[in-house]
Amino acid sequence: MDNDAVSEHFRLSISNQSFMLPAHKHYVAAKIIAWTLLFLAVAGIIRYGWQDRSSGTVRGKTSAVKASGQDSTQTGLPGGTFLMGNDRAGEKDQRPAHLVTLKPFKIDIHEVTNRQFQEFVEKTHYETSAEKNAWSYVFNTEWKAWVRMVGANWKNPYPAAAASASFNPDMPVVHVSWDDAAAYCRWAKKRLPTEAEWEYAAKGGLVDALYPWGKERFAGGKYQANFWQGWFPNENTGEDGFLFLAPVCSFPPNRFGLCDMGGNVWEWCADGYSELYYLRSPLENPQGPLPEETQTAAVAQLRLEKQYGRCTKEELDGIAEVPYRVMRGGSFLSAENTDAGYRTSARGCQLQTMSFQDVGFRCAE
Ligand SMILES: [Ca+2]
Ligand SMILES: [Ca+2]
Repeated sequence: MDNDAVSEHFRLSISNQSFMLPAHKHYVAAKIIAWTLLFLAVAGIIRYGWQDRSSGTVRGKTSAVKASGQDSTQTGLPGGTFLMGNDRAGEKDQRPAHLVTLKPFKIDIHEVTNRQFQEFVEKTHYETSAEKNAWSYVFNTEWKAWVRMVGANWKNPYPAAAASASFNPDMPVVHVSWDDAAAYCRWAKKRLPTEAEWEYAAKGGLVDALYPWGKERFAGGKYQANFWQGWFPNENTGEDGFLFLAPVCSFPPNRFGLCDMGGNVWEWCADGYSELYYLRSPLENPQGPLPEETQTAAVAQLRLEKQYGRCTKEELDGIAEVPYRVMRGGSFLSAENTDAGYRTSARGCQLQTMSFQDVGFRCAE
């Protein structure tokens, strides 16, 4: 088709008037429109990624693309359908594996750091749960037990280990309860990710991602995350280079460009926790169990015989009705012989008012 022939079909309608463009002007206009369409298509792919809904996977370069705008620490993810849970590995609360469909959302590239949390506290004078309690949980490797460490809080993460005690702004903030994490995200005009969003983000578009970096614990013969090597709790060999916390993004990001989705610190999710949730959870944008279905401290004690991982007995004075909240991703204390929490489908939980030396968070939007 030559230019004249094209021009015959190229009409612009302005105020109900149609007119023909001369051939050369028509050619220029066609080029402008073609470039505009190309730009819009590329912008759309960058923003939302190239999604293959038939397979439930995400392809292409969506991984490391940062969300546009003010917040360079977030990534936009396209959503879509993915397989949540794991029928072949892990505890029974990860079953059944089921397809979940999510709307597009944004999520922080890394765990919230001390630097970020410090800004929040300076601007709001927020007092954390640990500061109000005057204690927080620290794992005592000598006693091989969690102890309430007086004076431990986000500014003093390791009161018992002098060598690691110094405040590092690039470390993930720890000793923050779910309440503290939710308050930070609200202040940042964000929110905590749902458990489904967190798992989708951790799997990075991989169909069978046991770990955020793939199927194998040693991808490329290297440690891909900060967790516990050796037999927990007897020996921490630190083969991954870190005995305790690591500065955020010390290890390669996953395919979505997200750091430390496995290990370093557990991350609070918005959802309440129920070990039976996957039996009846909605298939689209699940938000966690209803309050009456969420496990509380009192329920946890009744089920003590069946408990595992972090769902341990708590002192019930005043906290019997406090709900458990989901936390994900494991920490520097997670080992293969215990919870292996750094697996993408591993579920952890704790009372929403408690704080620990290995639990932090990241926000979503
Ligand atoms: Ca480690
Ligand atoms: Ca983490």
